[in-house]
Amino acid sequence: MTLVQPQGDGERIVSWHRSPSKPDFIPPPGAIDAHCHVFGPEAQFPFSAKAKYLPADAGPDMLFALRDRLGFSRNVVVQASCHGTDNAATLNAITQSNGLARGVAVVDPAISAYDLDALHDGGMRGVRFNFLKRLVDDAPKDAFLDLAGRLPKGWHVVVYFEADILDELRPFLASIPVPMVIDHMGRPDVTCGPDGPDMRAFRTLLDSRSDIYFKATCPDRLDPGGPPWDAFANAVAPLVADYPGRTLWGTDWPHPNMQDAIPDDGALVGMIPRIAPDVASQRRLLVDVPASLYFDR
Ligand code: 0GY
Repeated sequence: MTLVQPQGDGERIVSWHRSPSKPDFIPPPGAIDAHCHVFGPEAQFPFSAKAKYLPADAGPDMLFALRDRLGFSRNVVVQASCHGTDNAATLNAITQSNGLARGVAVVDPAISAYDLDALHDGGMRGVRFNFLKRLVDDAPKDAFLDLAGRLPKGWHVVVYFEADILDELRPFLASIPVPMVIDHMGRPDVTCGPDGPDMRAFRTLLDSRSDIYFKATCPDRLDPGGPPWDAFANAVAPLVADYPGRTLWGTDWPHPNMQDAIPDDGALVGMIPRIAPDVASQRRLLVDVPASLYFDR
């Protein structure tokens, strides 16, 4: 079964698997893919002039077909950097989902209270602060902190950074006055195992506050060994076990920027029991935690 319909535009990156396998693992009812994106459709929702990559269309229909194929029920759509601070494509996906999606916005930190409320009404429940220089031109900490202090009630901040800047970011992260979700665990080097320096540094962050959550995501980005991503499973399973109720999971579809070793989304889902081995932890990871952050408020 082919779920994707690349637009055939040679200048646009197709970063997703063309025929993902049907996973053996069956997610629990209500399961939420808590980290995915949409691209366009470009004709309706053009990319930002500042986009660092230009993808082919990967719109809501494709996302929801994948959701159904993987056995998931709901999505959290994170505004991708290629759309800049215009959240129209993400809001469109939320609308098209008929209540089965929520979103995380990327905004100009000077956004008004009125516009934040409009994003809330459109299904957004958080803002993303992206510190990856290859994706964004600037990440203004002071302006981010100001924004974090005036978010709509119940919102949180999603932070994306790489392990080498975690120490530098600690004072900033400590000052954020709302809960936080860390994308891809701050991209640790998983090849050093569960007690490697990056994982230890990340644990220190988690120990510093009880309202920091993390996404146990992206074995394809973090594990250079490739499928079946043994280094990822080995490093991440103890983290999920040691911080119960603080982990989310997502596909990262359509895998922005990935051009080599594009992951099979069915294989990604098949990994879930390796990081959450029992039914109770799977339910926490896939339903309870993401529902509490995105659907119950
Ligand atoms: C991810 C990772 C990446 C890209 C983006 O917004 C984005 O463009 O998030 C990346 O290139 O590492 O989380 O999807």
